[in-house]
Formats: sequence, C-alpha cells, structure tokens
Amino acid sequence: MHLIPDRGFQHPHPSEITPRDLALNRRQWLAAAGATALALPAAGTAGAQVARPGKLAALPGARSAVPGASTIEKLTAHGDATSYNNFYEFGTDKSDPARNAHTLKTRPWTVAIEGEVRKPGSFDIDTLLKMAPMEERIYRLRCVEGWSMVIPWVGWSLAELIKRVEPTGNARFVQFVTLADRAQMPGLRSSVLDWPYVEGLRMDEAMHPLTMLAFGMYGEVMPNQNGAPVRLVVPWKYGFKSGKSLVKIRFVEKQPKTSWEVSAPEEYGFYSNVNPKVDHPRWSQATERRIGDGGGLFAKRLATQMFNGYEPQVGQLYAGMDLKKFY
Ligand SMILES: Nc1nc2c(c(=O)[nH]1)N[C@H]1C(S)=C(S)[C@@H](COP(=O)(O)O)O[C@H]1N2
Ligand SMILES: [Mo]
Repeated sequence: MHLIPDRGFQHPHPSEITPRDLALNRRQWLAAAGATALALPAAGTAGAQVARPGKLAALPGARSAVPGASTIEKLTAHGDATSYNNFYEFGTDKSDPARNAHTLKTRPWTVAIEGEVRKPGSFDIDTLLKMAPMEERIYRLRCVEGWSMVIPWVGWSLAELIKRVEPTGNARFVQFVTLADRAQMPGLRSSVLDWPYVEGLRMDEAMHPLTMLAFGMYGEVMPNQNGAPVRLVVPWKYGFKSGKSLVKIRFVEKQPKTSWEVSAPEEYGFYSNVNPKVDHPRWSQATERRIGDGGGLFAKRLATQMFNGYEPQVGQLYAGMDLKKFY
C-alpha cells in the first residue's frame, strides 16, 4: 500500500517542519515527494514512525495499512496533546484533565459488550490489548470548539472487536458508555453533562476501518487525561464523538441518545460530522486553529475540510443525506 495523499488539506510549508518532524515522518515525506512505492518497505511490516517521549510504558504500533489512516501533517507536540484536553469528568478547563486525571485507576479494567450480539460478555483490558496487532495512525482530531491537533494514535480498528462479538441483524447502532466514578472523577460533582458520558455511532460508521479503538499515543500507553486505558477515535467527526475511558459497548436497534445531544440538542446532533458548511448555532465551523502552531490568538486559521479531510474514505456513508438536517 502506498500513502494516499490528503489532497486539498493545507499541508505545512516544508520550512515549518523541524528536522525532528522530518526524521519522524521521513517515509511519509518520501512518499509525498513522489518516491516510488517500490522503494518503500510494505506498510504494516514497518516500525512506528514516531519517537516515544519516554513518560509512560511503551506501546508500539506498526504503520497502518488502512487507506487514509495517516496524514503527512506536522504532529502536535506531545506536551500540547497531553495538557490541552477536554475530559469533563476531570474538570471543564483545558488544563484540568492533566492536573486531575492521576486519580483514574486503569487496572483492573473491563469493557462490557451488551445488547444485540451473539457473543456478549466482558473483556479484560489486557485481553483486549492482545486482540489485534497494534497499529500507529496519525489522525487529525478537530474539536467542535474550533481547534485541532494531529496525533499519532496506537490501536486498531473497532471492527476487529465488533466482528468477534457477532452482532445480530437487529444491531443498527452502537452506544459507547464511559466510566463515571465519583471516587476517581472530581468533575462528576458538576452537572454540566448527564453522567456517564455516552456517545453513539451508526453500525456502518462503527465498522468503518478508520474508526479506531485507541490504547495509546506517541508510542506509549494512553495518558489518563487522553482517555486511558482505552478510548474511541473517529477522525471525521468532531472530537466529542471520541469517548474516553470506555467501559461498555452496547449494540442497539434504535439510535441511542448522546450526552451532548441531551445537554444541547440544537447545537450537537447525533452525526456530528466535521462539516465547514454547517455552522454551530453560536459560531462558524469554516476554520480551525492548529494547537501549538504559535501566535496564540493571532495564529493563522486553517480552512476546515469536509469530514475533517477524510471525505474520500467516508463520504459514501452519507450519500443522499441532507447534512444540514442530520448534523
Ligand atoms: N469521557 C469523555 N470523553 C471525551 C470527552 C469528555 O469530556 N469525556 N471530551 C471529548 C471532546 S469534546 C474532545 S475534543 C476529545 C478530546 O480528546 P483529547 O483531549 O485526547 O485531545 O475527547 C472527547 N472525549
Ligand atoms: Mo471537543
């Protein structure tokens, strides 16, 4: 497989790329520069592209062969990706999760599988970790608030787990339930959201190979503030669809409610696909600020791409749908 270029997305100018970024993404840059695919080792067999920061236990992943799974954009600095977070269970300020999430206990940890499946049950996190080969995928994550990051996640396609639990013909949606434990999560004292934080996907969205169960990032196990020990990452949807610290995955017939929909239905719909043409009622979604690009409030904003730039991979899932109505 050769790297599929992200046509249309604003790549950083080469002068903005540091030597370290070049070293980390060397093979991707070679591919982007037009080097023949033959000159490159087969994807999937190659090692990770990203050096680990050395803060947590290593969790390496081989470069993914899923089409579109890696962008060649400059990575967000590890320090930014782990200190500027949304994880309301640990507080609503961006700096709260990094400060507070040390109280999260990630072992023992189980993920329950319920509902319309032939093989319901409970998976221990250490069993899940070994269920499929770990892959590294460099995804953009765009928050509905108008900022974005580029993060090297480690994990595998959620479809791997779904296939193993054998959904029945009644399984049309998947609900994701995250941990809600007052003893570990000081943010639960606030009623900003209905706890537990719940999210959902249509079955075909959940089965799409880009939809990822992530166990780590930057070559290491997931930092608590980013959703340890396991979270979802759905790169073509606003960040809030990517639930952190998952404890339950439920297969259901009817479209499930999501926490953000319950809290503000006019602002957050079930689909929540990144769409520059559908404004949030209180602000435009046409542009985004890349975290860490420098310049603070005066940083140049990038044009937000349809489906966060993953339209070639996921556009057909929404063919014929009115995306203003199903926002
Ligand atoms: N359980 C839970 N998951 C969550 C959230 C949250 O508050 N609680 N915030 C979401 C939002 S709004 C975003 S933008 C992403 C942020 O992920 P990151 O901090 O790893 O960048 O996590 C999402 N997952
Ligand atoms: Mo977000």
